[in-house]
Amino acid sequence: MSSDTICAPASAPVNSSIAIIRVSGPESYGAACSIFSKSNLIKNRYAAYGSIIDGDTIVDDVVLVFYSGPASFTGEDMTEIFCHGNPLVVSRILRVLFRHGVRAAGPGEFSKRAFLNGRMDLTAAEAINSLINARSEWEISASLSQMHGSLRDAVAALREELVLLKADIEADIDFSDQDIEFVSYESALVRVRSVEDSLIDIRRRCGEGRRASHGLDVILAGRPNVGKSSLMNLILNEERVLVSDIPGTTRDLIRETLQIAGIRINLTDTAGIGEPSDDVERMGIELTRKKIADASVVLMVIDASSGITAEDKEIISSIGNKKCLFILNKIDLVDKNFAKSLSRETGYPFIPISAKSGVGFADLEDALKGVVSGEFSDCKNSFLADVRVLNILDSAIERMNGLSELFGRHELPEIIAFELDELVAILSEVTGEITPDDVLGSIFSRFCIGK
Ligand SMILES: Nc1nc2c(ncn2[C@@H]2O[C@H](COP(=O)(O)OP(=O)(O)OP(=O)(O)O)[C@@H](O)[C@H]2O)c(=O)[nH]1
Ligand SMILES: [Mg+2]
Repeated sequence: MSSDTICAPASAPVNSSIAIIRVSGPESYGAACSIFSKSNLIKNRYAAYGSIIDGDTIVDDVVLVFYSGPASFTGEDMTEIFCHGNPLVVSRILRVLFRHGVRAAGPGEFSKRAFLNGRMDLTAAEAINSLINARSEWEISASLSQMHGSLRDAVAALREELVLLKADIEADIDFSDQDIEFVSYESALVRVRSVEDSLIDIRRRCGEGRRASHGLDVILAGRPNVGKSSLMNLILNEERVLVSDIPGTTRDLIRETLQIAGIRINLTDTAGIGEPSDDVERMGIELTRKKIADASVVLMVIDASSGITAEDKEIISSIGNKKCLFILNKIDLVDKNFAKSLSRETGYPFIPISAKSGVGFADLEDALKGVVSGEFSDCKNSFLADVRVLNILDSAIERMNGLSELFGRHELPEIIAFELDELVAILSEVTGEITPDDVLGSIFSRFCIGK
């Protein structure tokens, strides 16, 4: 339990209807009583309406809730003050709290206290941070299931199995002078292999989760003036990028994020690939080519009014085997059967569209949804995991490998028991049961102030 009391705004520093200030620590109740006009109304989990006062001055009218520890977010006594949502008002209240012995909280300090007081494990703490920063529906659902223990339970079950196995092996050691066998090497090896398989599966699901959090890198490519930027604006549903009939309008990469089928899409508009008219355009084109190579999906845009040109073909061949959607833009300028006949002629399954009028957009959206579902078919079963967790899992898998070998060559049970102990310790790091201070510091410093 901490000896000092901390406070911070839990809401963003913007003008809004309500802002929230959080206080946690032993002085939460005392400080609240000193600064609140209706201190007699302050009761556990009761919303009290009154004013924050500073001497004779009314600072703001607020609702104040006191939570008696350990039944609070941090596990300590806490107070939450709901004041008017003006950052100046929030600062005034914080200053009054500072004068009553409460200090400003650092980033993630509330969550760190919650973790240290056993209110949640590290996977849940990290999931809260992911929930706050989530940029897609998938990330929100994954954060919520992780807050409720999905990764913790999966890892804990394996840890438990290793603890049981170690107990059986130690029983064998204890009774080695008698002729009782608690666990045969063969059956122990089967159990070890099954834990190893499950660990590999968890690692795979964490990798899948990381990929889904990053989202899909989609890039618009094509010759100058084919309507890439117009399409970008249509997809984003806003006038984000400059559009003009002058070829070479876009010179830099322009990246925006959106959601398709619940997954984050990182969409990049690029400079048209063609004969550059100056050095800046040349640089833009070079950058575009590099970016196409890095992207997962290319939206190859072709201008229907000029059909497929030699330059279009060169760009298509430079895309290689990458996932590509062929978009035939400006169909408002051509015959309605043109897309079909061009698809037949070239073998490219064109999606006809008019970025100008929006015709055909629904088909493009469906095609993108199809790509997303294909790329992230297993994301429902995945976990949110940062590099810390991935590293722990990798080293556990490596160690499990070594353990199987020990069984294979009938190593002494004492050595196997020691190895199992090490593995249990490694897996405990995922939930934070055994985690050095500096690691905790680096995890919670990534949180925002007030969380
Ligand atoms: N008729 C018609 N014109 C379009 C359509 N889409 C884009 N345009 C026009 O085509 C011109 C070029 O559009 P942009 O979106 O700037 O093309 P771009 O591919 O981004 O061009 P660069 O940035 O120069 O590579 C503009 O005048 C647009 O209004 C369309 O579907 N139909
Ligand atoms: Mg452009």
